[in-house]
Amino acid sequence: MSSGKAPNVRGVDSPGHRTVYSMCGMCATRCPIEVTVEDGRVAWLQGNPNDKAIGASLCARGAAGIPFEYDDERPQTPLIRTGPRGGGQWRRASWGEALDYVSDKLREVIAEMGGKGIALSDRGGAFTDLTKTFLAALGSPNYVDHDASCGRNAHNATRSLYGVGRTAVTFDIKNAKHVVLYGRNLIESLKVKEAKEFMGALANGTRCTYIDPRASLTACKATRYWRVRPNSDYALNLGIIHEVLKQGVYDKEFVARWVTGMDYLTEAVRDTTPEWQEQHTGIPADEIRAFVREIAADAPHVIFHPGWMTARHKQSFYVSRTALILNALMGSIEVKGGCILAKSPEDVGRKGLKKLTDRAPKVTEKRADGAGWKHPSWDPAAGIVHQMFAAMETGDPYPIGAYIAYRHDPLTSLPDPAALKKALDKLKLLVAIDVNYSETAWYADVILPESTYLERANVLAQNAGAKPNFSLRDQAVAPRFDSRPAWWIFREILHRLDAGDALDFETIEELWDYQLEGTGVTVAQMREKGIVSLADAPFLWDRKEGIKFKTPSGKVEIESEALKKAGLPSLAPFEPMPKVTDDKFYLLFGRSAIITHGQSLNNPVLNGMALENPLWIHTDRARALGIADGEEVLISSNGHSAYMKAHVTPWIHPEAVFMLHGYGRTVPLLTRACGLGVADQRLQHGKLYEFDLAGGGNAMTEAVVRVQRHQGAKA
Ligand SMILES: Nc1nc2c(c(=O)[nH]1)N[C@H]1C(S)=C(S)[C@@H](COP(=O)(O)OP(=O)(O)OC[C@H]3O[C@@H](n4cnc5c(=O)[nH]c(N)nc54)[C@H](O)[C@@H]3O)O[C@H]1N2
Ligand SMILES: Nc1nc2c(c(=O)[nH]1)N[C@H]1C(S)=C(S)[C@@H](COP(=O)(O)OP(=O)(O)OC[C@H]3O[C@@H](n4cnc5c(=O)[nH]c(N)nc54)[C@H](O)[C@@H]3O)O[C@H]1N2
Ligand code: SF4
Ligand SMILES: [Mo]
Repeated sequence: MSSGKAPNVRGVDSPGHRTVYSMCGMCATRCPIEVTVEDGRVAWLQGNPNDKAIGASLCARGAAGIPFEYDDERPQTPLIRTGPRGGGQWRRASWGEALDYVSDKLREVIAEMGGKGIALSDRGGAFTDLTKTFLAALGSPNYVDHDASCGRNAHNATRSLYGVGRTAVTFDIKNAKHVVLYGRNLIESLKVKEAKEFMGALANGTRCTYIDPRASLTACKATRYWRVRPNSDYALNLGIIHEVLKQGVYDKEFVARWVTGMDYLTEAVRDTTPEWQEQHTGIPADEIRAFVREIAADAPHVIFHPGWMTARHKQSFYVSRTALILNALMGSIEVKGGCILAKSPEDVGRKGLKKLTDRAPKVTEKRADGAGWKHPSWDPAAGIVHQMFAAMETGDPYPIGAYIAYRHDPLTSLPDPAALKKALDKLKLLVAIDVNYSETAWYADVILPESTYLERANVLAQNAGAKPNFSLRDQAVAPRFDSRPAWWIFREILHRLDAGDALDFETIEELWDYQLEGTGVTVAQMREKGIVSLADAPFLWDRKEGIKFKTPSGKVEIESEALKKAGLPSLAPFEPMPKVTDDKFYLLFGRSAIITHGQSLNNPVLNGMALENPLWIHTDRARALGIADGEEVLISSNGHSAYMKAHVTPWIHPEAVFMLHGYGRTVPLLTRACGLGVADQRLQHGKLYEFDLAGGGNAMTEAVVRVQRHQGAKA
């Protein structure tokens, strides 16, 4: 994809022509990219070939970074609201004026509630050192990331078993013999590197068992597809573990050395036979037996992916937990073709980036969302965002008066935006820092436009992994509008509040120099390739003695001390969800390969490729309701309703309907996206504060909707 003018020879700088190594920003995967700049314009985007696994590849969304950059339908200056919240009346403001406005309100909140009355949420991941430092300088513990509606159950399950977070477990798909995926739709809900490795592995004979109530494109590529009943994967795993123990095909040496709680596990799966699971999941008992024989032959090169978005219901923590237990039983940890624990720079004998948070005072206040104290099994490092909103609404355990949504759109990404607005309405100040008009920005008091990922630099990122690295997002072109990078915005607010010098850097290079101090890596080296790898080859610990599980026992804890302390079972009894009949269905959702959540539908190119989101419905159920393929149906949930086109198919479980996420935008300034399709989050009525107690994630796939034939449809 190009802006029209053919790029010069890549990798060679000449007058008017530059190559910049950076990171894609079209989704949060942050693939390494090479940007070709000609006469100050982005002429070409491709993967950064210095990262061999990515090569020049980008996905469609990554390639659509150029039309995103040159689209005018985004906030162009700071905006201050002049009418009621959400009313769409704004006045343009200078940065000085907007930052004074924000700082004055924050000062009022601090005077009344203390620093802890300020909350901030962001995307999490590689750049949070900045946002955590900003909040710490203000005396607030209330940093939260987006993950309660993403992978939080898998994250907290991983912590309880391996003592590390979910991103600290990497999957060597390339060398695996068998990959087991629970709704992990690897080739549509994609990360470029992983999707490439997966497709390559399949071509080389890797087997894939894909489990999903509907057949996604990944199901089409898999060796085996199991159409599981919605929200029942935990029963499936208990059945598989029962059979693994019965056939005695687990890795006895690995388990004896590295696993605790086998007696507890044996007891938990005593009666969960393949026949028992069949009545809950619909997957035939004999297939479970055959599957277990197969993975036993493929072990230890077998990966049970603990899921990401898996199925978010009140027991999905245990779906991830049992998948991770299966990895331990297969002995597939710290082995080629298995699960490799991420190494920090220190693990490979290098020094990590110096933290910005070390420059701010330590905050000792308890978190408003209860993570780490009221809910000891939740990681306090990133909290649980819906419980932050609960605190906002109720004032319990203390009031929250100001909230900054930075690179996060909770009115799209959390269920039931009408319920969420009730919490936001309690705020004295709501700020959105975004590159688009998000639903949340439209409801905010102030919109601060961040410069796009091609127009700005970020703090350096440190990525743990089999080969840890430092990576760079560098500025490729000048901002087209009156926008600023986040590090500058947060610095300026701290200045105005006299809140210390934690972010006092004149330039981003000065900030990077601080981060790189003592690492032996320079800014020039970062710029040369965009990524500096800290190990020559994937680093594996010695499986006999060296694996560093960060649990209290140093082993995989099937019976977890931390969960016991939290008063939670390590493996709860399976609780089946009620059967839905007549016109009721569980509402499932997911993504297409060309759309990122709510942020890409207005992209001039992606919008042209996107179809309206249809509603998948099973052939038999559709027939019983008199619904034909392509016909309009009325979908409703407690008063909220919408019309959608039916996609009638046998490739979905009869109790479920499925739709794509990210549609149903309401901001009128997004002329291409506004009004296109239907928003799943608005149909997840009453689910904002329903969550998995152990993991903290929103129980979104428990939402039940009614589907009826549109009265106007032809008989
Ligand atoms: N109903 C339902 N809810 C869901 C999901 C679903 O499928 N259905 N998916 C869930 C999942 S997996 C996730 S991860 C979350 C995602 O939820 P979010 O993290 O909120 O979603 P994104 O669209 O990735 O990004 C949020 C905002 O960041 C802005 N943004 C993008 N780039 C930049 C940038 O460079 N700077 C700044 N300042 N802002 C930027 C975007 O414009 C967007 O408004 O949603 C979850 N919620
Ligand atoms: N193109 C694109 N790629 C992306 C993103 C994007 O927005 N667009 N977002 C990225 C992000 S933030 C994330 S978290 C990942 C998400 O990656 P995935 O977790 O693979 O996410 P989804 O597309 O939400 O797919 C969820 C699948 O789970 C299935 N499902 C629903 N209920 C159940 C159940 O009970 N059991 C099982 N086994 N399956 C069930 C749904 O039918 C659906 O096919 O994708 C990442 N990649
Ligand atoms: S997966 Fe696609 S959109 Fe996401 S960072 Fe990579 S290239 Fe960009
Ligand atoms: Mo996500």
